[in-house]
This record gives sequence, structure tokens and C-alpha cells, in this order.
Amino acid sequence: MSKSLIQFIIEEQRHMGASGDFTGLLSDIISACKQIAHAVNKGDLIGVLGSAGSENVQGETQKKLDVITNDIFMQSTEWGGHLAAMASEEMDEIYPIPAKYPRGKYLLTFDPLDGSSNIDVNISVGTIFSILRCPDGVSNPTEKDFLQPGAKQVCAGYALYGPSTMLVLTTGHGVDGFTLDRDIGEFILTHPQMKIPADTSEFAINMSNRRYWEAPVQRYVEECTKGKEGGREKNFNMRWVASMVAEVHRILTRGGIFMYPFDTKDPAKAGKLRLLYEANPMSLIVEQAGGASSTGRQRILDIQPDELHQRVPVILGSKNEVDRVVGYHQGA
Ligand code: P6P
Repeated sequence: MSKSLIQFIIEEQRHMGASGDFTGLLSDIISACKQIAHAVNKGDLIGVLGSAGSENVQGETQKKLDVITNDIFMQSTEWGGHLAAMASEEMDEIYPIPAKYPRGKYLLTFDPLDGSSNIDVNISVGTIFSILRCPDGVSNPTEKDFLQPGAKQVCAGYALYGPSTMLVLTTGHGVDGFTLDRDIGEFILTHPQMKIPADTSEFAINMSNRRYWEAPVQRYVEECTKGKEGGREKNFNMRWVASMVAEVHRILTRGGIFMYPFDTKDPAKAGKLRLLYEANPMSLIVEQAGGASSTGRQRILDIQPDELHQRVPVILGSKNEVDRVVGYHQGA
């Protein structure tokens, strides 16, 4: 009998000495991801595609599914007594657990539907989540309680709604992948202890931003496109899905480097991706799988956040390629 995600978590709990609180929270998150998988899979059959006619805090037009999936995540996790508060890409402010529910010792951040610009064209999208401890003695958390370096995450994971629905997570003991068996409604362990190869010949970046990149990234991408004729020891391939979850999953599966670097397109933004619910959870997963994750100048998991929706440059994946890009920044 294959191992289900719930069985895996309970066995993890035993050797972590974790309380049932953590297992209960993960169980609620799994339920949310199953509900989102259903909504995404049904798509236009249940009228959930298209624009919601609203904007989020990022100034991005929200899709109907951005709002629906955010509600699913909140309604699945607010009542269980495991959380003190949560924060989402789709909500301006943090959401303290209402007084009608008991509060727990964890904080949850999430991007309920990452890559949602792909949803109307039926390309893979995902959910990203991150679990932090609520600081000791804090019963009424505020934004500042979420501002913890990514190295303090107790769990990070994503769901990928692709040809199959997968859930990939780490609690600090490596990275494990589970595939949703729709016949029984369970996530089953299919990818134990995923590892990122240290080398790769595949890079992912949005080339249309090329003129805005800093010199180290210009140099690295130029060398990749020139391959053996440009001094690298091999030729490279390129991918860009515009869905971070899909890119990271590909890298976990066969290696690669993903870059959304600092660019001068909008000097007010240090990068496009958000630290607390995109860069940090994905960086913990990538490092736990033997990869590396940097802004180009700093390990992402070491960053002390300044504000809830802070953006950072992201360069992550196969360690030897990330180290090369970081080296170019140091030499610049
Ligand atoms: P662009 C999706 O909106 C996202 O946050 C990531 O999932 C993805 O990697 C990136 O933005 C795509 O950005 O500028 O290529 O559309």
C-alpha cells in the first residue's frame, strides 16, 4: 500500500516530536489544495475563469480564481485552532484569526494561485504556502510578527495543478513529492527525497526584460545563449512558463536555473517576486533539495523582511549555476 501524505506527516510528527497542532494545520492546507485542484480542473465548466474586475495590493488585476482560491485557503485554515494569523498575496493586510475561533501557535503566508495569468489559457498554475511560528508570548499578532527571515520557516510547500496535481513540501528533512489520486482523493508519496542536480544546461528567464538587467545577469545569459561558441563548456536550452511553481517543479525534477533578477523596469521594485510567500518558501524547498537561492548578492533565506509584500530578486536552482551568477555579481 503506497504511503499517503497524511500518513507521511503523522510519521514525520513522531520523529519531530511535533504536537498534533502542526499536523492539523497541514491537514487543513492539504484540504484547501484539493478544493483548489477541483476548481482549477473544472475551469469554465463552473464559470470560474476570467477577471474578477478587481485589483490586489500589487496593483494586479485579480482573476475570479485568485479570489475564489484565497477564500478557499482562508475558510479551510481559519477555524482549526492551529493559526494565530495568516497573510496572502491577495490581501492588503494580515488576517488575524477571528475571536470566534481558537488561536494556535503558527502563522501562515500563501499565494493561493501563483501564475494565474496562465489560468485562462490552460497552462499549469500553483499554490505556494509557508508556515512560521508565531513569536512566543504574542497572542494578537501584527504585520511585524510575520517579518521573519525565511530560514525560520517550519514548513514550505506548493501544489502544482498540472497534467497531474502534485503537492511538494519540506519540514526541514529534505523535500518529498505527492501525486493526487483523484479516485481516492488522497495525495500519495511518488517522489521521495527530491534532489536538484548541481549542474544544468537549462535556464529560465523572461528575455523580454533583457535591456533592464544588471551587467552580471546580462553576462550570464549571454554566455548561456552562446554556449560552446561563447566559452561555456556546453550548449543551453531555455524555458519560461510564467508560473514560478511550474518552473521550480521542473528544476526539482531535472535541474535548471530560474531567474527573476533585479531590473530597472520599475526602480520602485527590487524585483517582481514577493519574499514572504513566493521567494522564501521556494528557497527553502530548493535548498532542502540541494540547490541554492540568492538575490545575486544575498542568500534569500537570510533576508530580514522590511514589509509584508516586499519584493526581491530571485536566482535559484542548480547550485553550481547559481554560484556562478552570484560570482559574477561579486566581481561586478
Ligand atoms: P512575467 C506569476 O505572476 C509570477 O509571479 C511567477 O509565478 C512567474 O514566474 C512570474 O510572475 C512571471 O512574470 O513578468 O514573465 O509575467
